[in-house]
Amino acid sequence: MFRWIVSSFIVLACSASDVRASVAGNALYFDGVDDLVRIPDAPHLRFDNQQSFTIEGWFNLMGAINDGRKLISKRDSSTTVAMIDIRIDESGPVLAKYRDTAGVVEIIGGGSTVQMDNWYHFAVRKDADSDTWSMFINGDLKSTKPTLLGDMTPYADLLFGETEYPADVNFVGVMDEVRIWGSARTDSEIAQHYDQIIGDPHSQPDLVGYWNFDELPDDQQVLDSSSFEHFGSLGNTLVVGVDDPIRIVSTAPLVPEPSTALLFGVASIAALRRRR
Ligand SMILES: [Ca+2]
Ligand SMILES: [Ca+2]
Ligand SMILES: [Ca+2]
Repeated sequence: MFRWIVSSFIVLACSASDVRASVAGNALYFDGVDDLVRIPDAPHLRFDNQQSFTIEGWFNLMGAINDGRKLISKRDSSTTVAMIDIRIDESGPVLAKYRDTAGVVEIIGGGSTVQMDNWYHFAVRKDADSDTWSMFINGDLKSTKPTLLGDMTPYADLLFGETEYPADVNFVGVMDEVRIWGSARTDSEIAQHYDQIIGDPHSQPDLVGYWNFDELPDDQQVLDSSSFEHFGSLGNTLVVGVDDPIRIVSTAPLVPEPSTALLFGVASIAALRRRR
């Protein structure tokens, strides 16, 4: 009896770690020098001032903080164009910076200093109804402020890991599970779902981009699992290059959605039994 209890416990413990690994899939490691993901510009990836949106993702910083480790950006090499730029600032926290076509800049910060070798989730929300920006870290609202921005429609490509602005410092570390919503996700939606993968992305009409980096390690394409299919490339092109991030097994602390967790658990236990 005792042996049965112990072996059952081991099976359950193993299945929990298997579930986590299988849920998070792969992630991308960026070298901090020149690695990036490029997603071509598209109408649903423009964020004008009439539009609500939420941008979220997971990262694990693996280098020292200095001037702005770039996480996600949409800007060109000019200092005057409209842009969105989400970064780890040299002062420590995650920041989001926005600039409208008139050159007005707004910055919103994410609270405490980012520590190396830790996974963080960020969510940046623009609510066009209340004209507010908000920043969430690990599902918690860290700051919210009114926005006075005018027209702001960045037409540049969407980049992960770097920006088009030469002076910017690239991201060094691992990124996973980047999502863009064409709506202002509520506080409770962000808090409830920040660490859950989306089991059925096509059932989410507001999900306009969903990059989980779960392709095969050598695949140059970066697939978008949303209905909008904003496919991108490792590096600037689909050719193998020094600017390609590397796909690795993700350790992001992601879990299944509650409705699918049981299925994942049953499938993992069944797989373990087959292996024994
Ligand atoms: Ca992943
Ligand atoms: Ca490439
Ligand atoms: Ca490189």
